[in-house]
Amino acid sequence: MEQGNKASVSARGRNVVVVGTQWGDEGKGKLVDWLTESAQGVVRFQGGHNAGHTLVINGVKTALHLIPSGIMRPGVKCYIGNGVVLSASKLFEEIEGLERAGVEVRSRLRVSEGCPLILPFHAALDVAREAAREQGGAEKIGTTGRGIGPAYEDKIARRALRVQDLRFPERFAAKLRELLALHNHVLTTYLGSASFTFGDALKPYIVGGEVQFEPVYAEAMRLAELLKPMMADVSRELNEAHAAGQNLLFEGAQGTLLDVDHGTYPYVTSSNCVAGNAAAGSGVGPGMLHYVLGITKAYCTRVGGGPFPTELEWEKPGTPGYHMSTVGAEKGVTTGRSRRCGWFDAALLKRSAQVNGLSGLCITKLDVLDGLTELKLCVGYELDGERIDLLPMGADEIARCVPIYEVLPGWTDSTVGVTDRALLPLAARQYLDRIEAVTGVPIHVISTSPDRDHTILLR
Ligand code: 2SA
Ligand code: MG
Repeated sequence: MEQGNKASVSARGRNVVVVGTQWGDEGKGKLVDWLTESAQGVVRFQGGHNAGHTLVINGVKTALHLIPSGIMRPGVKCYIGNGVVLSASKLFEEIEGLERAGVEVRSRLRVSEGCPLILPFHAALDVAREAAREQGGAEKIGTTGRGIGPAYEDKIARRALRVQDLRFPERFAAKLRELLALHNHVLTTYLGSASFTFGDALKPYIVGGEVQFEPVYAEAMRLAELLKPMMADVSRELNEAHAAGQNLLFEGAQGTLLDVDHGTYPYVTSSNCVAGNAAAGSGVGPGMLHYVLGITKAYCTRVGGGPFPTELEWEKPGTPGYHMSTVGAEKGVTTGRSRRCGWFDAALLKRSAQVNGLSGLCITKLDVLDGLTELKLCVGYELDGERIDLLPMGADEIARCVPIYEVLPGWTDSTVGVTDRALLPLAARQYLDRIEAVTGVPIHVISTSPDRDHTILLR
């Protein structure tokens, strides 16, 4: 692509992948919405309703979990690809919420027949496993409790119920009975000794610690009728849209360091969040992905457990971490949990650039750093007495990394809403230049507030 220009993003047949380069919550939703001005279709390809994408349009805030952020632009088609694990009940909750706000959804949303379903017992297993981990003395993964991991386990084990099974009640019932036999066994024996409580949403499905067939089946069949008009061969539709010259946008959820292969394993989500999965998770060839935009927060956050080399103390007033947490309003959009905060990690970003093949960066939340007198930038680590400049693989190694920092001056002027790089304070420009130099990836976009219009396009 001619380097990150929105006009070239919009050139016919130029498809863009948007991924998070850190631990999620980099601001992907805002950027996908912004880029959608020049796209006709937006595609989710992994994750599920664990995602939380916040959009602010004309001052009105909307949180999306499962539906692609392109839904906020009239006329744009939205696709949920086969790589997404789908909770039909959460999907319809979200559709109804959008409809109440006057957004037309059903005629614009296509859901792959190949999506594995998230059913009530997946959330039950998720909650029970986390409790068992903790009670067994291990650190919790800190999952969102939405059943994401157990649903992907069923997919990989080749026993998942998929969207297409909803068309065939008898087939659905038979597979459901098999699944329940297995999962109830796990819940009552292997996990039976852990003490935990199921959330209110799960209670109608559970009697004596076991998930019941009838309510799960009845609810699935009710939702099947609602879903049928949206069920689609998404792979075919995307290929046809591309052949017709449409621009497609692939919207990643979570972030690279939460990727099941490349992240801080085992403190990861259960899908591939990297750009390459945009192809497998939606049914297009990698040749159809032309440009990869890496969304990168101007500092780092992480929600859930696991190592975080540049983590700061973020609960103590007066500290830079507290500043990031409060000014940045760092709370999970799905669970409301506080996000941990820390300095920008360029060595982590280098890893992210490699595993995604980033074409350019979009720096978000630069304005949150306004008012900090001094900034630190992690350029490498000391690991077991050696200096390295790239984030190592896996949680244990990463946990032993001691960051090496460069110190840069901060700025006091406000950058909120600035729409021209030249009008940013000198220190802010120097900070961005340094990020480019250390990561080796050009910055193509800068976001200076959650608002759609507060976005600087470079080059
Ligand atoms: P899971 O539920 O199995 O995917 O959790 C595994 C890890 O993945 C993390 N994870 C996330 N991290 C950041 N943002 C996410 N979405 C929500 C948001 C999260 C929220 O936008 O704020 O509201 O808490 C997301 N989804 C999953 C999770 O924290 C675990 O570390
Ligand atoms: Mg989020």
